[in-house]
Amino acid sequence: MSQPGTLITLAPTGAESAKADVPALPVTVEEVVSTARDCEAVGAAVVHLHVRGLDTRPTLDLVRVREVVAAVRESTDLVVQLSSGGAVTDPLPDRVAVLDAEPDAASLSLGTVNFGRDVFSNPWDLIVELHTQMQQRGIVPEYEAFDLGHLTTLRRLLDRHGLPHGGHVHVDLVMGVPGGMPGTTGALAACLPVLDPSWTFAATGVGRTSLPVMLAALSAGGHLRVGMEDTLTYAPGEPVRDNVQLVARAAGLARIAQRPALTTTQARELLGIRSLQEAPR
Ligand code: KMH
Ligand code: ZN
Repeated sequence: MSQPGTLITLAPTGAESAKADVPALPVTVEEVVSTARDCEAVGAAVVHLHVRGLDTRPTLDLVRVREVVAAVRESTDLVVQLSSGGAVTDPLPDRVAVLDAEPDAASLSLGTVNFGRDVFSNPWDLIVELHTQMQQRGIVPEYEAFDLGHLTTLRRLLDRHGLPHGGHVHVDLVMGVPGGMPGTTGALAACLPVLDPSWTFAATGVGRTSLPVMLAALSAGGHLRVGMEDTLTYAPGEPVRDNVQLVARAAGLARIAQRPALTTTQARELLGIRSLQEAPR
């Protein structure tokens, strides 16, 4: 399972923070492209995108989603991974429809979980629908597990519906969501025996669990997801300046672990994603 390098995924914006509360959050097309380009320069290989409308609020409007996908592709070589999780308030059919924007990859959440006071709904039928639609459309999923049981759901999904497009299984452990598994070394260690040796995994620690989860993931041969979707405080009392700060820290720790950041080409090879020449531009 251990990899020679570290895949760093940037999650720059998310759907749950308001621009008014977090002025540094990238929400315009220009802001998203600029942060994507700067983060690629310091080690990001994949960008996990939630799209915002002109009013800065999350949107799944396909015209806007396509515009952001095209703009990021135009300015970077990053693997473009659209969120199919959306916001906690998004209707399930709209979350499937984002696949029409033809990203390289898309997130696929593996189970329903409390999300603070909200519920992030991911019923089995939605999971199967996203998995099979992505197989048919040549989109590579990043499976997202918010709890240990979501990993057994992944096994059941693969047993019943086959491998994803590209044939490789990559799962992101999203830890520290209030309602999901805690962002601790112990929780990450508990996930390890449930992961198949042929899979790769990344981990994301939400909020103050960012650093412990990052260190635990690196020590266990895992990959990393960082960004302002998950983390708004860099250190106690110190707000995150921008996404570059978070990616640079992750890349630095990956170097110390002697598993430096993978390039975008290496990331495509690892994940079974079509090369830049084959991707719709
Ligand atoms: N916004 C969260 C409720 C994903 O992108 O796939 C869910 C989320 C997961 O961010
Ligand atoms: Zn997301």
